[in-house]
Amino acid sequence: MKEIHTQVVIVGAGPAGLLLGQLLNRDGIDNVILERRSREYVEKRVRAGVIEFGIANFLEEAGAGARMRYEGLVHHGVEIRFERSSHRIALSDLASGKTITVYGQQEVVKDLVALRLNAGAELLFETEVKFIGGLTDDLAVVDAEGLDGSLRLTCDYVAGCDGSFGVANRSLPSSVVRRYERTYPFSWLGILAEAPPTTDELIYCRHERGFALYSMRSPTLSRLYLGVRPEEKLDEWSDDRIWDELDVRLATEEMPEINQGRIVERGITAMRSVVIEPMRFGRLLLAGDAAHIVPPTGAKGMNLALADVRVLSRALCEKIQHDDDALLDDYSATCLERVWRAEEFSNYMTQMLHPTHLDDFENGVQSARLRQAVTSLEASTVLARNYVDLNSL
Ligand code: FAS
Ligand code: PHB
Repeated sequence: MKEIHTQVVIVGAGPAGLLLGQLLNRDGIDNVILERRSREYVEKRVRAGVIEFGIANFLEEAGAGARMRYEGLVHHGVEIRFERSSHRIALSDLASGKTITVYGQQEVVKDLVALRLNAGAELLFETEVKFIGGLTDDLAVVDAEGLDGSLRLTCDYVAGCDGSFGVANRSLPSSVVRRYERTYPFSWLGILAEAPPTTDELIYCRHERGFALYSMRSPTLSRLYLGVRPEEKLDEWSDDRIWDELDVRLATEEMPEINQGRIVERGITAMRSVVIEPMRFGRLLLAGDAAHIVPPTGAKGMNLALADVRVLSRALCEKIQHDDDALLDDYSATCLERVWRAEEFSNYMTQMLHPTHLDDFENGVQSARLRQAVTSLEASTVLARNYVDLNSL
């Protein structure tokens, strides 16, 4: 068994793990990232698309924002559509001039992987962490299986950035863990298509047949979603059925149909909310999806993960370089206050935009909430501020 000692072991090379590695490198803290998938796999995974104002600035400050600033699409508003009428939420006007940047998560991952490899820092792909222990000992222990066989790492701290189904959140003692969970009665069918966007800004749409979202990745790539029943399978949705359904749900007089193109990626994602408390036990810190999941309706998943890393990197630096425990001791409480705010906003957006076929009263309440969101200055201001910069409020 090969043995490595380092100061911080980071489990997972998603946005959270990679950005944490970048920040620790910048602060001169020795760290190793272990990723169970291949580089090709993690760089091709299509997921989030919207970056909040403060998080875009944070990526730039971390030295990972150059291509995002050059290729990312800066948006000043978002549209909410229901009953075939369009209502623009003027994000920048309502949120002190702030904007969102539309830039795919896989592009953020590519940028961070390139930075790490160019810096010659350890990033072990196809290396799966099997065990995390020693959380209250003098050193933590991480056992992994990689291409070259078994690996044992000892370290001062382990950052569990391995997502919802990773090993880190299962390594917290069951006596201390509290898990909160909600599963929504629908999933999202998402496609990436070689079709020039039919709209300049994102469109969130509530239709009696279900939810639809029109997003994009570039002037030639559209990213679209349909709310579907949770039991639906991808092979029940032909290309024609997907485009027809998107047309029906998104149609207005001004935009009766949308541009179509070759679908290059497709998937169905369950809609869940999860919070795991605490986000720290001894030498193990959780960040990102390892600690929480939000339904993507509020475009918070990746932003929440990177906001955790903003707190964690400072806390680890204060502890390792100045032996100051304060930020590390407060890490979990500091993050969870923001995490629950994001859970509330994501739940608000999800409930309001997805009709339920189970409860007409709920539909009435949600429609009233939607009308208030687009007609009340106070309600649309709160929505805009949360959508554009919740993690920095
Ligand atoms: P990630 O899940 O991105 O990364 C965790 C990494 O850890 C993975 O690369 C995994 O391979 C690795 N790993 C797991 N176990 C390991 C082990 N034992 N050893 C080593 N490595 C291990 N958010 C939005 O805002 N908008 C969206 O539209 C959206 N769509 C999504 C679609 C899907 C299918 C999923 C799953 C999530 C989606 N999200 C979306 C949320 C998503 O963007 C996450 O919030 C974001 O990826 C969180 O980043 P990380 O916390 O780094 O976790
Ligand atoms: C995306 O572009 O993938 C996207 C945008 C907004 C969301 C979710 C996903 O709320």
